Amino acid sequence: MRVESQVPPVQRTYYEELFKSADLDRDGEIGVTDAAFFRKSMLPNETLGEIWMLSDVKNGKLDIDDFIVALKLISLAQLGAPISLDSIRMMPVVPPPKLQEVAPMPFDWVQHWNTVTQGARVVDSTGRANHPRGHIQQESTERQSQWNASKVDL
Ligand SMILES: [Ca+2]
Repeated sequence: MRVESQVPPVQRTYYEELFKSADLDRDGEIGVTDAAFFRKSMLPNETLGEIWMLSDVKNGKLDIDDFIVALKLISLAQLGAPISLDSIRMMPVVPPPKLQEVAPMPFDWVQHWNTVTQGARVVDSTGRANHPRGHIQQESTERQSQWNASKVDL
């Protein structure tokens, strides 16, 4: 699995649904014939071409992990952030992209994710075994600060 395709479980479930709806010829991969899906992002063709090149690391087709990388890059482009794999690595959680005619995630996933990680902190403070999510959150916060710092520098 690619580092850049890691997402919270709720987001992965959503992206798996999007993958199924994008895979029009149902061969289990997103090929050139399925790529029209990405036009729902309303990004210019040039940007989508760039995103495809960064997402497709093997064979001209995107598997689920490549597809998630593509969605993250689309989201970054929509936010006005640089389109690069480094940008993905610097964001603890990349929000889902906005896609026309595609339903957003069925609940407020940001709130859900915060609730989960706050729960993990409570567990830590009671002295029980460290919850792995607590570490992820801590690391994410550090990365978030780096990301903010790098934005300021720009
Ligand atoms: Ca396909």
